Amino acid sequence: MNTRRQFLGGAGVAAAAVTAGSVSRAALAALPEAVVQTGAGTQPPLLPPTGRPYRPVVTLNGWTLPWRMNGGVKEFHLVAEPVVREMAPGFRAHLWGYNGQSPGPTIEVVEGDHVRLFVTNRLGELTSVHWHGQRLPNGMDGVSGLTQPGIPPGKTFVYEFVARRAGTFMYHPHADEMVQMAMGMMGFWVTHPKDRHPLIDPVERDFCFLLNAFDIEPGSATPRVMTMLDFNLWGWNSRIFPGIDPLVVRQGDRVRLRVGNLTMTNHPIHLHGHEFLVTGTDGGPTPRAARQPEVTTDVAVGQMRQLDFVADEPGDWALHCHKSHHTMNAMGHGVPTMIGVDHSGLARRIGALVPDYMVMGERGMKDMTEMAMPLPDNTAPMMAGRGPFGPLGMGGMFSVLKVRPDQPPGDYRDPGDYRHPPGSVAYEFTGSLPEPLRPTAAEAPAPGTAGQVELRVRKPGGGHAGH
Ligand SMILES: [Cu+2]
Repeated sequence: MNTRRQFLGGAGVAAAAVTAGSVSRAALAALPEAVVQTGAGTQPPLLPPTGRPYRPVVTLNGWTLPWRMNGGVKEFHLVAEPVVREMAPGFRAHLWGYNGQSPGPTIEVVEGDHVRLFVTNRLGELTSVHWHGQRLPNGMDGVSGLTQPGIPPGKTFVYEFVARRAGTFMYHPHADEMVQMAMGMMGFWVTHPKDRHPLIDPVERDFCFLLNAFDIEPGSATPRVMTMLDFNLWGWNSRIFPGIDPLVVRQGDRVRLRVGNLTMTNHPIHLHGHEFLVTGTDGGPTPRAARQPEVTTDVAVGQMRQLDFVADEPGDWALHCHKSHHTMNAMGHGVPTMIGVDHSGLARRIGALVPDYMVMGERGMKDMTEMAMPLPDNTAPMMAGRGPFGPLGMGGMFSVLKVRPDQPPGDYRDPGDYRHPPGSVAYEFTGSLPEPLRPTAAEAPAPGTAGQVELRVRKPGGGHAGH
């Protein structure tokens, strides 16, 4: 189905591909060069220059690692190292990753490929790489202490195996993994089918991203690595909205989303305007009889999900985690709920002492998207992003699927805001409002009965864990 010509058709976009970032060559001549990416923008798909053809994936705010062929073996070079990752405009985090970025580059191979991966450790401690979901010799599984010694700082280890199963996979350390994953060490892996696969349908656009979580105090840059549940930044590929690029498709495209979860909690991923089928997991393609239409699918910890749909509805469609706290950025966790509290007098009195003091939230917290509140340096606003109708009030795990009838095939450039056909946008009702129907005194429950009880519920303060 996928012919060489189709790939070449998209070559114009890919011409500026991965090499656009600055490229450094490994000093060690025997190793494949370590390609380094310096930016956080989504790179065009890397059309395979050698080996079997396939339709490459697009890594959201990421890139695919180039390889070299060496005697029929596909060779890659990963470098584990400290990186500076721009998580959103104006907010740079000091993370650990691979080849200049967190997450590391996506590795794309073809079912049956003999793969050799050189892993150089430029961290200050041992590391290893586990190839999540792969069938491989036990000694290549990357569990330090169990299947190999950890890779010492400054050393390079070689992993070698055949990519036996087509599908959606990832890689991450299995050495001091609580710290190393909290610091952002992870990457995507896609094994494309060798021929037409009975359970893997061809698609026109194929996007992938990893779910990740960080705990970075406002005003600082390094994640707290001991955090177990109370993370304050929820990311896709170490980016937070509005730093996450849109997913741009042409109307009618068959689209695949591949998602992997390396956080400490589950994420129900929700798509607006379309139904999708879960067509695969890290365990392999889902049997057709087991696929059901969904608009939300939960991606549990350590799981991967592959979602297929036809993008046949034009528009700007939200794609997000359905846990509402995961579509916000860093906030103070001790903020009390102030809805319904009139504290204007209090604000006036505190304002006399603290000139910049602002009280927030008596009508809800949406106001915070409008205010230019002074933030500590290097802090992402809690909710941000502007659309054609105003502020979005979103952060974290949120992006937009942009479906356009005139988007050229293979073109991933942002087409701008959707232009709605006349009369197709929700509008204000301007007639007179009738009085709501309420029960009469005779119908109302008698005083003191259950119907009269008004509960005053107070959210527990302080603790904000478990989300
Ligand atoms: Cu979530």
